[in-house]
Amino acid sequence: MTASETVLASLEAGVLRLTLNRPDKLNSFNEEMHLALRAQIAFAHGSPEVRAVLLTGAGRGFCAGQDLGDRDPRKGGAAPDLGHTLETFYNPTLRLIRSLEKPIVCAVNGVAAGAGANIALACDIVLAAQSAKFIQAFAKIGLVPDAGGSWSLARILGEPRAKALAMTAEPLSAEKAADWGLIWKAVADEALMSEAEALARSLAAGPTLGLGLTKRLIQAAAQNSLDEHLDMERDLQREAGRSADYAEGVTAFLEKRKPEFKGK
Ligand code: LHQ
Repeated sequence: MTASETVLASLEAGVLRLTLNRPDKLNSFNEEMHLALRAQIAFAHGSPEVRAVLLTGAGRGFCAGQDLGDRDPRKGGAAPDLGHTLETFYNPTLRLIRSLEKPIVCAVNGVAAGAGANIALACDIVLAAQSAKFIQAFAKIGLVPDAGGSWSLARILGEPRAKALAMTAEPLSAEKAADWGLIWKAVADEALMSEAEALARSLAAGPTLGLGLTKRLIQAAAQNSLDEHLDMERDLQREAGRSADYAEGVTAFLEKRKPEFKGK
């Protein structure tokens, strides 16, 4: 795993806590931070001791998207190939987030702009501080929403709200994001991290094999017909039903005690 100051990482009680850490730049992405975040999520994929991930930002912001100082047009030269930037940096990370069959909680501690907003929206359960804002900042600099934003906004909100957010770049408050179903909850600023941590810990102590299969099912729903989806539920329930966690869950229920899940 790449060690980097740009993404702080700690593993405790099954929760891999990742903190984007370039607070002077509102945690905007440079190459080092891209590679560090990707390495950490890849580590989560391969490590059985990681049973949930908690992603947040250091300082007053969550993430302001790409570091715009990295490609200063005033320096001249050929226009950058931003498609290459997406292919090399953002898209692999987005794919790793969506394909990780373990819950990823995102605690949006402050402004989430551009690709920063859309990385948050790719996570499984998003809590945001009441003072946080989501900004599809791309329109202000002539770009299109990326990091999966045009996909998730259109799917979650529908075209009218997705287009207005993306074309106006108007900040969306955490409360409104929750009202619109874009995130799970807006939380009082001072309670955000304790609530997000408690949620991540309780997920990590849960039947994480089943939670991973649940993530796979819900993400497949939009592409499947009902028939295909019923078949998929059958197959994944068969798999979940063979897990030690299922046997433990039912046994604990019958014995009127708390289950001890192992994620197996
Ligand atoms: C920043 C940034 C930043 C560098 C704040 N970069 N320094 C993909 C493909 C390849 C290339 C292009 O991009 C993409 C995807 C994208 O993400 S495009 C969208 C990029 N992001 C933005 O356009 C957002 C730019 N930032 C802002 O609009 C504001 O900073 C927001 C609204 C996020 C926050 O505003 P304030 O709370 O007023 O903070 P601030 O603007 O004063 O920022 C604080 C510092 O952070 C400041 O530095 P300074 O040295 O003056 O204190 C900013 O320059 C720096 N910063 N975002 N993206």
